[in-house]
Amino acid sequence: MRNQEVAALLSRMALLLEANGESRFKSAAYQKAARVVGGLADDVEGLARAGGLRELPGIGEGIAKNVEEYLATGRVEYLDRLERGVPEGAVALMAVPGIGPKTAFRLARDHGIRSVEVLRKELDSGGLRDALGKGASDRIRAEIETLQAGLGRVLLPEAEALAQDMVSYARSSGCTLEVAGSLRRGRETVGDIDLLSLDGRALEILGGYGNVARTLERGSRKGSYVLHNGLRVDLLVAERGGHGAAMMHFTGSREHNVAMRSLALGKGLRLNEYGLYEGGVRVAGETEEGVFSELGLQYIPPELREGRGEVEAAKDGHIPELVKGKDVRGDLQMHSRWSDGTAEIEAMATAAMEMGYEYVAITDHSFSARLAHGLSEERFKEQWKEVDGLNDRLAPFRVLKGVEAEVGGDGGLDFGREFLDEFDLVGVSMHQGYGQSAEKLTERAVRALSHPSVDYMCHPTNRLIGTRRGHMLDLRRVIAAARDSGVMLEIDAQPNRLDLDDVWSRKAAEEGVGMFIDSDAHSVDQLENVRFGVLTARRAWLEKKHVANTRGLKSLLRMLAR
Ligand code: DGT
Ligand code: CA
Ligand code: CA
Ligand code: ZN
Repeated sequence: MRNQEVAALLSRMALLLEANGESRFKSAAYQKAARVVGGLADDVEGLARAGGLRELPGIGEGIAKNVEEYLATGRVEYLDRLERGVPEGAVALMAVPGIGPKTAFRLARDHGIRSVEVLRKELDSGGLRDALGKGASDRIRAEIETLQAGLGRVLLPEAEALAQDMVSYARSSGCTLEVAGSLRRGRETVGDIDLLSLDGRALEILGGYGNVARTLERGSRKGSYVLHNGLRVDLLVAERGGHGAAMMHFTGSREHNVAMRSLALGKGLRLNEYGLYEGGVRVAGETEEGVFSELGLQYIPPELREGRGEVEAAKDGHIPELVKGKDVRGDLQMHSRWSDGTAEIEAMATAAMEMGYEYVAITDHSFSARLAHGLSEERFKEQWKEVDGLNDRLAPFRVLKGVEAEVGGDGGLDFGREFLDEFDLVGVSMHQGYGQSAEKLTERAVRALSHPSVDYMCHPTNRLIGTRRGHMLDLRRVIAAARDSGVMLEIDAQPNRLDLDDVWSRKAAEEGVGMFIDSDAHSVDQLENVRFGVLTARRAWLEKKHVANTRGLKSLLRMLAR
């Protein structure tokens, strides 16, 4: 689908219209059209072919013509004309609040500033003071800082480490901070860190923390700070008696809060960040549990608070008993020095034993994963001797003989069926084929999943969060294929993978597909990553029964034998 591409085109045209001094209405119309196309469930190309563009809200004749021209030729004559009217780099500068077309033109044309990054460097070193005036250059500098703080989302483990450090720092001054926001909900990336305290001194204490580069604002109940890496931190001070309500508000998500507030209204109550009120009287707010129970709801774990039906479920008593870290009894994807891991099998296995596991699978790559030093049949047979020796020594702990088998261009696997069946378990992966169409990729996946030797699919989309979007698979078909052939899908727990993600893992489980949560560790340290996969599973509403590696060894082997 080219929807996102067309949306980006339209929003670029909106900016260029503004830069060219066209009316605000026209620019706003393009911006709205960009949002409409970006949020479309149907393929914009198909829609254009069927002549349906003009029926979309906000898409009139002019915009529709531009989109059709773009889809047919890859270019828009009108866009080219708009580009010619604007000095190079000026549009990029207009992303900074407070830089309008005039200032952007001047900076780009007269001072050769072509990007926000360069502008920031110039301002940091005291340049452009004369051109902009001191007040304006300070203001713009602050805006850039906020903008950059807002743009880059960081991966969960990084945000977690930064937050933990602040919590410890504050504690050393006798002040308690609690984590709220997306970090508490266990989202895979975090836009900013939200912290709650009951102690007003926290506002000042955090301002003096070494990793805080700047205090953006500090009131009597709220503060905002920017860390040296550009990440923003919001601090909220709760009042006595309103701790739980503040925590609930600040944990979010926004969508969840909206659902909670409207439920409260339906009962003639008012819920806000200070408490739950009946008339002017606070009837709950000290604890989250108190607020939920006063509203007649089960407790909703933070991971479920995304506005995805959890409030309804809590009303009906249907909040699931979510899977926990300690439910996981073994780890079924990891690599050793035989392929691209850094540790010996024995080191991985003994570390896993210390974590309390009953089994692991060593799943080195098959030979066509050349960059990852994939193994041939002969090399696997040698590896199995090492595994057999280890199993003699480590029993009852068990090292399973696994493989991460590469899916070929046509959906075939590296080894014949007979050899594959000698493994204890076979995972398939699609590391290749980025250029392929969604259809072709999906066919490959479906074919691999219907292979009789295959037990599970590793990191199904092969995305890398923030770096690579992942295969444009038709995951509905992949899930259906997995269900039909009794194959499991994996939540790869590497924090920059988390693949399948929460939304699709939930769909898979609802369709009756079994899930694995695996570390995909390439070193001993990385075995601990499983907990990020568990968080994703919880966000996917998964219970222990949905996750196959919560089974004991015997039960797992029985299941694999089927
Ligand atoms: P993030 O930072 O983008 O990863 O996601 P959040 O969920 O941490 O969002 P953030 O930091 O903007 O706000 C933290 C929580 O505060 C959010 O989940 C819900 C609550 N909140 C903030 N602004 C609003 C608002 O305008 N309306 C409502 N209902 N809640 C809000
Ligand atoms: Ca946040
Ligand atoms: Ca925030
Ligand atoms: Zn892999």
